[in-house]
Amino acid sequence: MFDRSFRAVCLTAVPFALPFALYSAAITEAQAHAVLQPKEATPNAAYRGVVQIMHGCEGAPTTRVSVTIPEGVIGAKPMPKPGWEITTTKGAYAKAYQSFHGKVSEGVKTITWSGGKLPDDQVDEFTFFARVSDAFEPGAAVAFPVQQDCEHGSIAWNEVPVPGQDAHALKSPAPTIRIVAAKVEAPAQAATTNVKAGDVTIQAPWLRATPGGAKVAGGYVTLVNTGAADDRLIGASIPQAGRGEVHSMSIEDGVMKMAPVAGGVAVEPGKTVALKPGGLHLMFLDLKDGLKAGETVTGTLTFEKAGTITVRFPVAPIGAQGPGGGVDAAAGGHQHH
Ligand SMILES: [Cu+2]
Repeated sequence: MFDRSFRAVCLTAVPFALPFALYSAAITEAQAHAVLQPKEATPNAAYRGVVQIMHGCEGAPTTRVSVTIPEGVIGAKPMPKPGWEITTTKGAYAKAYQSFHGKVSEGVKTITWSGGKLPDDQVDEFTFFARVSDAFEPGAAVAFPVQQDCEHGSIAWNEVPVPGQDAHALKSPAPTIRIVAAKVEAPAQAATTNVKAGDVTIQAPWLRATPGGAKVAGGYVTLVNTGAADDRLIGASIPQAGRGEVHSMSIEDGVMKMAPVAGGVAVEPGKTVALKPGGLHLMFLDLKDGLKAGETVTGTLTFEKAGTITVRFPVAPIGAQGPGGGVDAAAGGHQHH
């Protein structure tokens, strides 16, 4: 049996040098199973899944590949594949999920490629795009069962390990990916985003992630003038927004109000001006795209004298009170817009 012979190769490799053993193990897994690449995905983010068919059914060529999209993975769409016909089944999700354009409660549940002929001694890839919702916690394993049909016979790659069981012990494991947390820039990295604009140092710029469908985003930065000449922050931009403004926030008659600051914000010599949640801030309007925690956005700040300066803004989670996170649900930022 194919499976068994490769396990034997793996075992004989173990006494050799460690890198060689690891290399052999990787080959074994890739050749023995239907595989889904990449093996990691982030919650609340796009996922481009590639089902790799590594062999036929006991030597018979593969004629049909069907992948089941698990609950919590939304908006799945197959990529066309020359020589193969695509069909999908759609249905209701167990609940509504937040996507870019509001809530979605139904979508593609299975994707099937059929009509092609993949010989046993060749490999091929079947691609789909989807979105991993925020229903998964980092560390979760998410199985995408695959049904492989051949001219003779079929293989159901649908086994899921029970807790404590090694997936390698399964005869036909379902392709499985692991959910990992979005990478949020460490404070040490954020510090390196400090930039000089004439006499003004631009410190710790950051943006706040936006909920799906939001049209505005808040941005924050600290400006320190260590020189002799004053300057004014008069504008800002990010590629995702139609325009950027410098705003003030105030409470009038118990109502939170904000407005563009006429003429921008002065940064006088020896002074530090902090744009932060609840006070002066950058406001990005006409958002074309949401801002996702963990990503870094390259934008600009425009000063009256120093001109337009390129700035890298790390994006902190929704509701964050600072670049490192620190979520405070009570201070909702721009939700009154
Ligand atoms: Cu504002």
